[in-house]
Amino acid sequence: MRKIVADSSCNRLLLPINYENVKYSRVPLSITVNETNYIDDENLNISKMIEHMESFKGASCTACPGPGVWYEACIDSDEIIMVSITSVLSGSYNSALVAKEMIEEEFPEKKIHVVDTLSAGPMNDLIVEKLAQLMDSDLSFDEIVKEIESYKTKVKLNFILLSIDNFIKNGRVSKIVGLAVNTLNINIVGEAKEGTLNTLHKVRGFKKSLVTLIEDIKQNCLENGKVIISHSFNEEGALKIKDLLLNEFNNLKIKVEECSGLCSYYAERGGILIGYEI
Ligand code: X90
Repeated sequence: MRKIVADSSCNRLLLPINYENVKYSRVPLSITVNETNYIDDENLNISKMIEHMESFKGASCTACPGPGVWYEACIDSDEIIMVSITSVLSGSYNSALVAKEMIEEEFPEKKIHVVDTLSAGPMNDLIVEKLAQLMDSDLSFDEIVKEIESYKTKVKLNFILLSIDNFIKNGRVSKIVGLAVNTLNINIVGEAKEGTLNTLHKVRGFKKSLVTLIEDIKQNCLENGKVIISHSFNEEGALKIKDLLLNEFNNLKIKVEECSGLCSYYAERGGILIGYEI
């Protein structure tokens, strides 16, 4: 049996279709606000967690799954690919690597690989979708690894963030990147680059941010490729982006979804992430 194990930087709880020969499971990151620990699984009330985070004045933080959690999720299968959030911003990838070593030592016959997506959210969803198709095919394990590592370079993540306070508070981006964003109504329109946030524009107002974002995506996207838009409590904005993109390229295959708990925490209320094929 083949299996995909992703961490909760990937938004999807299930694969898009049921595959007979491919299993999927998701290991949670967690978010701590005050004394409350929120586990980012299917039972998490994301809205409640975000409200708590917004009303609490003190520090909050996140934590990645440890090696044991990855290990447990993998162990029931023979050919396993783990998909982790960018190793530049989180220890999740490292935990997955440790789990891989543990499994290889104990069960040398198992085949196992970890994909460092260098990204998060909808880009990870695209990678998992592609991986499910590859694992369902007749390709060998080594061929699948080669294909998915190549696909990773053919997808991209852009975003609009209304605040990057949580990135700064958690020491995950420098204060310099954060500067000027705390100014009222300035949004960051940017991309994932080398595994971290890259600011492309600082824009006043959400409407202008949308226009700027569409310009960036237009330059890179495959005209008939797949797009996943995920939002943190901003369905209206996400649907607007969908419309604007379809106006440019009417053959795009666009899905809109909600962010996971982890992505909602970092994207913050109103934030939107767009993963797409280039
Ligand atoms: O505690 C941890 O190990 C988790 C730290 C995660 C930090 C990154 C979260 C990214 C969520 C938000 C915006 C998109 C930026 C992507 C840059 C790669 C998604």
